[in-house]
Amino acid sequence: MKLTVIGLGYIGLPTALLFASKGIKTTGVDINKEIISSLKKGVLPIEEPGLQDLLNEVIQNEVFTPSTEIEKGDYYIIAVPTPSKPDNSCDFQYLISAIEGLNRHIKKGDTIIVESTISPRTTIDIVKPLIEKQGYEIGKDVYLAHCPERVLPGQILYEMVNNNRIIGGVTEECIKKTKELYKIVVKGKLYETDASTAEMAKLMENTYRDVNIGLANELVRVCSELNINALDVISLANEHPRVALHQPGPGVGGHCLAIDPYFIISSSPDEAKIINKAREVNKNMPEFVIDKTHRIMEKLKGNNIGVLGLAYKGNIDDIRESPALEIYTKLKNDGRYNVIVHDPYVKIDWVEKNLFKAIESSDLLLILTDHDEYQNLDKMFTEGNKPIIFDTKNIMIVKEGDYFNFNNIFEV
Ligand code: SAJ
Repeated sequence: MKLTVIGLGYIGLPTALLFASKGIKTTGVDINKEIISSLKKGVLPIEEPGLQDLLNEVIQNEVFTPSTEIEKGDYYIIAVPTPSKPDNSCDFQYLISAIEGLNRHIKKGDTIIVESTISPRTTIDIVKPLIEKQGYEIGKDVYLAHCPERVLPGQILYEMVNNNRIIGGVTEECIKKTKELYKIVVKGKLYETDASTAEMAKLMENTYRDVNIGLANELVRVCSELNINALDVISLANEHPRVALHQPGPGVGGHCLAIDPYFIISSSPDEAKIINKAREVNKNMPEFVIDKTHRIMEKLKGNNIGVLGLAYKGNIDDIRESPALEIYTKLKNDGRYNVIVHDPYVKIDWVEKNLFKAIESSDLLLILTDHDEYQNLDKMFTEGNKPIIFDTKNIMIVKEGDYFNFNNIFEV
């Protein structure tokens, strides 16, 4: 059995290395020449626990070949990016060029699996016709399935092996062929369904989270108008055995929750009303935070703001779609303030690395990311240096003095 994995990003590379480590001759394909030449030298283009050992092992055992060209295989896994277009619909350009590339090599009996996140019906409406153009019948000559990934960066290898997976085959035979491959590495359950159901299930996982965060963020705005403690409302309501309100924040970032719901909205704009509204609420949260920040600053004798956190969530370095980046940029461009930003993980030269320096030069500390480093900020304060705090992630443990979070922000 030979496997070709197309797209060697956060998903494709660990996938390729895992299969290779089970002795399957695997070719990893990427159009980026630098990624391929660094992999050939045994150097990883991404950081992820356990991945370097796996790369060393498969190179030594000669079971993994990095290449810029698609090679003939029996199985093809596609893990290319599917970003959103300016109109928020799914951009298929990399997916289509991957299919066109492998179409030149495909033979009877081959199986093609799309792992990239795609809008509902993409497998049967876009991928299937492209392969059928070659004269093959799906389910008889070649096999096609959507098998979405759901791993969390930082624990990718563990989750790839242990999470349950959805196998969305175009026909029963497609499901069977795909299962034969995945059961080699996956210890979790393999759930069988059709391709469109698999696509929608993946999108709904992230949409569920986005909508629930939207509900929590809306609650913050309502409570702010009515002078009610929003965070107390959430923790008390969550005492009910069937209620699990999410946590509010300065917005929703990352390349999953902030993008996937749009694939549903753009596929069914008249029907996806709640999903659309939740996106709107979450997208407007940075403006709410900025407005409250202006109000705090108006009361202050000083104009120095220290933004704490630039990453889209705690303890990682990823700034894709980060609400913190939007808030920082807007406050800086406002012109009224001196703004510095601290983040222990984000490696950009204008990001301050010394937390004490950020505290020392600020009248207001605006916490936008729940990095562990910010839990005990108060321990770094001195008598003559106690900035006001606006903690949008409710991360600080001691909530004393001039401290605002979404529980008492109505006071400003
Ligand atoms: N957030 C809140 N309130 C919450 C939870 C999260 O404001 O109660 C914010 C975070 O601060 C962040 C954003 O939401 O800005 C997204 O963070 P996240 O941890 O919810 O999700 P991601 O984008 O890092 O990863 C998600 C995961 N999906 C689910 O948990 C359903 C992951 O399992 C998926 O593999 C990943 O998307 C993906 O690739 O689709």
